[in-house]
Amino acid sequence: MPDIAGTNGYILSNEITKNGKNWTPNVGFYQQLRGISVVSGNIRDLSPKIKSFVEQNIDLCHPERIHICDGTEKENNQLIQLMQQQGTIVPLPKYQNCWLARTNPADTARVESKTFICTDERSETIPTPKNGIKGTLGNWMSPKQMDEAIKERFIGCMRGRTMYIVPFSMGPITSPLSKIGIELTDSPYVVASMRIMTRMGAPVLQKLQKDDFVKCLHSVGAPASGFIENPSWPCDPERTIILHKPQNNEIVSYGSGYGGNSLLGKKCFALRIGSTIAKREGWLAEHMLILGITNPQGEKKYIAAAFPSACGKTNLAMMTPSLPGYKVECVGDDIAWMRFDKNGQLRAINPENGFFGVAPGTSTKSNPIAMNTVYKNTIFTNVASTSDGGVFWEGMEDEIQPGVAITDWKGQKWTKDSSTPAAHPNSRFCTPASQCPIIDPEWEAPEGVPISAILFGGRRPVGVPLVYEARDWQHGVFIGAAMRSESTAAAEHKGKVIMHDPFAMRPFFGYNFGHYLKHWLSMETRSSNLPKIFHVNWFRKGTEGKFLWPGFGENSRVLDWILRRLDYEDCGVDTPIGIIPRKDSV
Ligand code: GTP
Ligand code: SPV
Ligand code: MN
Repeated sequence: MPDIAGTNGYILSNEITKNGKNWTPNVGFYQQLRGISVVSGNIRDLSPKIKSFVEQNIDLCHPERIHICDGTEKENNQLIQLMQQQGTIVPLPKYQNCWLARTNPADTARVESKTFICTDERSETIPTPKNGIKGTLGNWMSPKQMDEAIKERFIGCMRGRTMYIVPFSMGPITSPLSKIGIELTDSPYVVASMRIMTRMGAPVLQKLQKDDFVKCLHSVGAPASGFIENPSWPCDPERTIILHKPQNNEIVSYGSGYGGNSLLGKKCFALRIGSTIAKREGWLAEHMLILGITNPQGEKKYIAAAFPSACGKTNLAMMTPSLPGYKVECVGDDIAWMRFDKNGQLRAINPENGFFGVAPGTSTKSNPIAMNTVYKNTIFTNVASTSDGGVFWEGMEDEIQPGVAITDWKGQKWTKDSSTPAAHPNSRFCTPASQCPIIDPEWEAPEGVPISAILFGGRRPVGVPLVYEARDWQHGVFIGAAMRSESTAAAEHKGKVIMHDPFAMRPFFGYNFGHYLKHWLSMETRSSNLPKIFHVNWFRKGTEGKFLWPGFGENSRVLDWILRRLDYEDCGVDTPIGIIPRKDSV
């Protein structure tokens, strides 16, 4: 049986505790790095560059032990066992290999106000008009401030804890469009989640013998007082900070174990650092789903769509069309890396390997595909649980048996008359993409899938029609730049304010938005076969405050109109905002 040392310390070794017989140590009983025991993995697998990255951060964070992750099922089972012992997760016996994590209630979403891009000059990060108007898109920090922020938080932050070395690939390991990262973290929850969300483990280390990598450092931290209120979910909300230094391909995240704050391959790498690499290399890293759609005539096209956080990407990517004869297949639900191939065709890969999807609102009625994806090998976070060992959230009311009792996301008894929601509004499922029943056959194609149309959209309760088409690329870029949306529970914004969210990237730009716009406009010179651009809005409300459009599967009617426009059907009318559907054409 494994040992538990203190609240966080835990010997994750397998062979060592069984008298060391199967263990062939290099130096003494364990291999050592900077005098710290490597309890799993072999330091000979680390390239000199990785080794020095790890050593530097051992000196900074003072972990108790090192674990080099291989991504195997055996390793995952050990982490699962450890997290159960620490109280981080509980099993959901109604399903197969599913787990529920309850976070510290102060650590439930991305923290945009504490997310910074670090460049020498402020103007590299934030649009800075010459007329003195203060640019407000993005948060900037100087390299000196970043060094100070790290020093204030990271010295000794992993004392008593294991530092996991997590090698991961964004994109299929064999794709020329993929990029590699190493995340150092003291959170087993992050390791288990990264194993679902990315290609993680030994095969990546092999590739890393040659390739460069994005450096990711993460600690859940501990409050300055040293007192951890909730040992099952250590964090330091007061001092949480998410830092990016594009110049060094470097990410440093402290204080939060949640989602985009801690799974550094996702927003920090694939979007913020990714967008800066994409700018340099001439491609696009975007907050977009990718879907394949086949019409009743059997013609298939791929569409990418940028909607802000919690505005419908996962649902559109997995849609069950209400229109007969249509089929949707899913390539990705959150991020697209896109570039023009040598024939001028825009091609996209999904750099992720799993879905970190919003749970509330997901039901057999609204998204049966997601429901069929999540009942095995899934980590749920901050959803409610049922007395028969299952999950529950707002929207699942018709799916629980009578007599089943519900425990809310904070662990309290919950009934339909309770005044608070059962699941946190930003509760999520973290599930392997390969399990999705409609995963596209080409979802891991190394060259990516050809994109015919790009959609922009948001939550616009008033004034924005269901769908309109841009007249040309420049107009499309203008539509992306002018996007606005109602805030959601995916970040810390309070209330439902309508905010600008250009390209659904406001929280995710890795560099000055003005330069980003220039980059988008420059795509026109790369191809004579640009995708058509559309704007959609599923979220318009009537005078009674109810959605006017049924949404979900009915959105296939809008996709049908878009496909017909791609085929140059005369089903649109030009208006001052763009081309809208001719009467009765949807
Ligand atoms: P992130 O993972 O945060 O980037 O979110 P997302 O863009 O993938 O959003 P998601 O598809 O998870 O949807 C968020 C919420 O919007 C869920 O509660 C959905 O049920 C709801 N939703 C999605 N599509 C529609 C729609 O067409 N109409 C309505 N009314 N609600 C929708
Ligand atoms: C989003 O907020 O857009 C998400 C969830 O996809 S998180 O991973 O937390 O960023
Ligand atoms: Mn997202």
